[in-house]
Amino acid sequence: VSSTGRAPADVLIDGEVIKAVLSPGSTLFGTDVAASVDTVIDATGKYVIPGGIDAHTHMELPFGGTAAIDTFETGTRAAAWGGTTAIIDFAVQTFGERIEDSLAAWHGKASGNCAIDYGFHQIVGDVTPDSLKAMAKLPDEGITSFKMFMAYPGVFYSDDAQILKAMQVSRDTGLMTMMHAENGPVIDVLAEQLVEQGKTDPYYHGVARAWEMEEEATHRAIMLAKLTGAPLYIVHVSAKQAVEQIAGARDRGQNVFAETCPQYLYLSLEEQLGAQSEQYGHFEGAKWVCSTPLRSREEGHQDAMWQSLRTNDVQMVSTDHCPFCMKDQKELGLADFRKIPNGMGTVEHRMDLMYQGVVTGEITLERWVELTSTTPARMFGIYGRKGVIQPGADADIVVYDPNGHTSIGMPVDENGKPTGKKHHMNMDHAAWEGFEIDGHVDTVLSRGKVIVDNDQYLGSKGDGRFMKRGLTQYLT
Ligand code: DUC
Ligand code: ZN
Ligand code: ZN
Repeated sequence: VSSTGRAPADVLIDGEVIKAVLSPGSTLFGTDVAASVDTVIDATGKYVIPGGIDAHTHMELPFGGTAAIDTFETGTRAAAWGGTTAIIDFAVQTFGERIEDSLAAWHGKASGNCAIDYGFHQIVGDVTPDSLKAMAKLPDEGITSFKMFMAYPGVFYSDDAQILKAMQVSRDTGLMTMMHAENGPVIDVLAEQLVEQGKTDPYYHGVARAWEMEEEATHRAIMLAKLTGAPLYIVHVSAKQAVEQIAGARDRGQNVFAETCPQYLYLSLEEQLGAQSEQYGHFEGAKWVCSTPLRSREEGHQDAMWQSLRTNDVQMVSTDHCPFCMKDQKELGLADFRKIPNGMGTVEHRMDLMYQGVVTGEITLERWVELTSTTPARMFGIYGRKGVIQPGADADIVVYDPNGHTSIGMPVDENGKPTGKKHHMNMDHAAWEGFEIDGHVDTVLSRGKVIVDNDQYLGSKGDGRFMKRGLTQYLT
């Protein structure tokens, strides 16, 4: 299955790369192909797709006095289990830090630890003349995109003047500007006022982060990009009004792109309000505290997000994988939702969750491949090597069984004891507990090596290499 069609085929792999895509029963130099190779993986009745590419993950991200609980080792292994064969994570420049040093630090965390290939975007957290110069040199390092935050004042936040300067570098270099588009200063005031009224439950995280402030920031980012001529990619879009802003800009011919995440397609603010457990009571909703937040189903955001994937107003799906345990991490916000570290762990489930959208008829099989692999590759400059099954491409391949089944979660026995992990991420809970998928990741190849086969992990730490990326292929 590719982003443009499906056909029965044999895929011939030599070492790390795809050699040929052949009609079934083809001969090679007069011999039957199947008879002349070392190994045959029988994918009869299953889909053979290019491995998933998750272009938005945060392994080991420092946040709110703690750090995302997946390391590059555990997070990329979990990704592999779920049929994702490449991630693009974020190197984080904090205030006062040099970009070069932050990038070196992130190479240090990832190098030799990853199960699958990985790249980096650069988070720019301190716009100085030195930073702007360093940004312009990032393409030489294989880093062709940077992210800024209109949210989180005092942490990752950049103001409009700083964003403008960075976007000018983006225009001049072709670096993609990625934007966390929420009006942080306003959100922080709303959050403070809610807490003063005693509204401290996780649910109020979503109340404070009103969709109006996502729409507003999305609009502002689009206008700044228009003014400067920078290409713009809005991360984790969750509000239907933000989609309208993006669609409008695209209709006017602007280079504006967007991703959404499975949580904004499947989960809602109402479900977060209703979340409850014996151990945590209403604080159970903390497992779904992420930013942008879950949106109201009554207001129609989830339907609008699925729709945006069909219309191509939103072009791809990433996870914003940023996992925290309930114990000792999410718990930091027991008395005040503002102290709950923001993020959910999804890197293992993205391919399955999006495949379920094929089963329910929200998207086509080809669109599934496009949203999760082909477009991420083109958007972030790795297409040809990744995101496609064709001669010369890396043999990053997933065999997906549409007749298989995947139960997501961490089920407990009749005594309430966990029966064993059902996922491979490091969190102590399953944010996707209870999701049932009518499909299953059977076999995963990373550059020709079988790393997952029939619920067995065969890879090893260090299989994954750093990917130097080219510029986005979406510029006009
Ligand atoms: N949103 C999250 O949910 N986590 C990390 C940072 C972000 O923007
Ligand atoms: Zn973000
Ligand atoms: Zn993020």
